[in-house]
Amino acid sequence: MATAEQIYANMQAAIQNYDADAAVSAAQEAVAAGLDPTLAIEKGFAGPIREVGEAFHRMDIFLPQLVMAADAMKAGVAVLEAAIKASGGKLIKKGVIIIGTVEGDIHDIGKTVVAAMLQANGYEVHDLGVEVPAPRFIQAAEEAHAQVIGLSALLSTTMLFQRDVLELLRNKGLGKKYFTIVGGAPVTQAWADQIGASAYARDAIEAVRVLEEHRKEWAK
Ligand code: B1M
Repeated sequence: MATAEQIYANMQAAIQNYDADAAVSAAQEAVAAGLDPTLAIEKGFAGPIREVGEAFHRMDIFLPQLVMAADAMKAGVAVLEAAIKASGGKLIKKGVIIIGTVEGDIHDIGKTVVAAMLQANGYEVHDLGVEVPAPRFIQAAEEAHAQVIGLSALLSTTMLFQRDVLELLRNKGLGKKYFTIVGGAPVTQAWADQIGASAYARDAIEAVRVLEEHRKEWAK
């Protein structure tokens, strides 16, 4: 049986080689070895995908290569996502969460990981997908009787749409009704404070922790 370090190395190589089949095999190896799936995403896939992003930014590689790396990661994450969800078993429903990537933004990997972690921790999660317009978040929250709205943004330009959702909530008199949590690579605590979000989370584990910590504020 391969060690955890060998499995992480296989996962890293799969992204570096833009190889979706290898990413799936390595993710399956991680599950079979009983590795923590969230940690495996972070140690195996997240580092290399960020490096690929940096290489793209420096123009060392081109968009098709970035897309191939992302596709490889998505294929591997799908295997681990299933394992994260399964690890939750049949928990009592702690709360209802609407989550999505904001308007104009097609990045869905991080949001999917956050959604899977929340689901594994007993929350009913409604994942609206990507490029979600502000009114859609609110409509879905009202329909599902949600307590929490989660907004993911990966671009410094689309972060602004997180603010739009919060402003729309306030304009509709719903500003205090929902606990709002924002995240994504360019997002910071300072930005969350500036736009009046209830909370910021740096990653999926922190999203779960933040909701637990603020339970009294949203579980009314
Ligand atoms: Co894009 N991209 N991309 N991209 N991409 C970034 C974000 C970028 C930093 C790369 C770079 O240039 N260095 C850059 C943004 C620059 C900026 O605005 N600051 C960028 C760009 C420019 C673009 C395009 C504009 C490129 C182009 O077309 N010229 C384009 C955007 C199109 C659009 O959206 N309209 C684009 C496209 C793509 C791909 C399609 C190729 C692909 C996405 C595939 C997909 O998602 N299906 C892609 C990828 C893969 C990346 C990078 C390399 C990796 C993102 C990722 O999946 N990370 C990224 C570089 C980077 O982030 N350093 C980049 C792994 C994932 C697990 O982490 O998403 O950060 P992350 O999620 C984390 C946390 O952020 C947090 O928890 C997650 C788990 O730990 N989190 C939350 C996320 N959401 C949260 C919500 C929460 C709480 C926590 O509460 C609700």
